[in-house]
Amino acid sequence: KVENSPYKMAYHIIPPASWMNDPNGLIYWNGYYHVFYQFHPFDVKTGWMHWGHVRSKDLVHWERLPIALTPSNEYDRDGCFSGSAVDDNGILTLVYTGNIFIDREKDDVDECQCIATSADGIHFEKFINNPVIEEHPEEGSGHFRDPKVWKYNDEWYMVVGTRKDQIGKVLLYKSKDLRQWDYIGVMVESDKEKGYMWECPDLFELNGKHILITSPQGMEPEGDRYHNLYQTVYMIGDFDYTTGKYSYHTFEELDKGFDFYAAQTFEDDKGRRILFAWMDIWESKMPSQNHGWAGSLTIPREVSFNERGQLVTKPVEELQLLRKNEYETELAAVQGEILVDGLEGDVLEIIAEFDLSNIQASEVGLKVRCSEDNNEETVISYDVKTSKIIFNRDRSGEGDGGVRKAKLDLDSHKLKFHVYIDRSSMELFVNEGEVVMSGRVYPKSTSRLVKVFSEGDVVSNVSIQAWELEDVWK
Ligand code: DQQ
Repeated sequence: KVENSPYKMAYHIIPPASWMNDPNGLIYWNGYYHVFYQFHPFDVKTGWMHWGHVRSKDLVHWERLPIALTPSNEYDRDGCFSGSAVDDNGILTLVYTGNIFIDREKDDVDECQCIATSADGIHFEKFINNPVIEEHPEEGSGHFRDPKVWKYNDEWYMVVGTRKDQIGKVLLYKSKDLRQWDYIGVMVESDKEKGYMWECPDLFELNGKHILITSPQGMEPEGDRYHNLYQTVYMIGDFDYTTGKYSYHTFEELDKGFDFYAAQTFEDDKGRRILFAWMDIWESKMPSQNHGWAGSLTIPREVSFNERGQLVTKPVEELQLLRKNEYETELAAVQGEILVDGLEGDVLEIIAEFDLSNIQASEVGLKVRCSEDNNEETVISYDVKTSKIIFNRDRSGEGDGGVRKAKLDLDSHKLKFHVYIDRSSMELFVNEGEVVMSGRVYPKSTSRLVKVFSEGDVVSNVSIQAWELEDVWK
């Protein structure tokens, strides 16, 4: 039972039981935020994918709704794969991939694009003439999935991920009614280094720029980057509606931690661009499977540009609604390791600020989920000499270990760690989302202590603010 699992999360979207992966169909519709997700009701591993469904009025308190899509037709018999949602004149319309496994072992699939509609936002009916795009074009292959649809100048546009000859591609389609689609062409494709398949593409405009998010498979590690099995990246560039081509000048990982994949965004009624991702990765160890469930989404994050023109992702402000039992302390001087007295927990939000002027320290940071016997700890720190943020989960319990590093260019002497801890996860936002690292961690539920440390020299005036967060699934 998920309820009895020490890894059960308090404020993340998790499945009611069994397996979940990608966020799907993100939309603000008729007064509710709707989040669908890849859901296999009958197993703790991936398999016969359905669309699970939750909704919320405030992005943090979620209500579970019945399964929205079940593989029930020939064209989607082996899975209703990832996709998106739009409001079509008041009708909530899901656009998803129908999956057929031709040969599972050989990863041979036949995929098509389908739609389903709902007037009440709860019960969905598949379109009688599905699939709406039956065949992949010449430039693609049977790996043809994850439609993301948006409206521009009264016409619908769709991007779909595909692969051919070891090249990941994003295909572009256009439609007047969501049912009849014209193929425009390859919008953008990878070069050899950027992956053989691009999953879950998402194109949107932000501050006059076009951002393309996609989840490439098959990228090799390069310095500190691309160390996960698969990555999720963003590109900043321009999309030309007349030629249907996308060009970019920036290509970066969206989250530099361990478990972050298949991110998707949507724009809400306040004009914010909000993102969720699956906070796991294929083939990582998922100890909660022993308790009958696996997978979670990240907390909702707002995507924006900061004053320095960097694309940043920050926790949405509604997360503050979950705060209770505030804790605050100022530490005049920290050298070595100090226990943050009176602060402990496995469901916490922590904001720690370090003043790095005049310090000779080599590394400063926090240790969270520490056990009394010192056997467990999750370390997040800043390496002053190399200017790198480090997330070390080698001693984080029974999940996978590992270390991730990412460059942080400080524009002042201020270092701010904004940390979300939720029983089996840790999400770190550094300096208002300039560097973000997420990872699943599986320490014992008794590992609850928080420490602050400075190696090499004193760091003065460390301020810590923290809250216990509400369990929204109770
Ligand atoms: N997961 C879905 C696919 C998508 C992949 C299937 C990404 O649609 O490409 O569960 O994790």
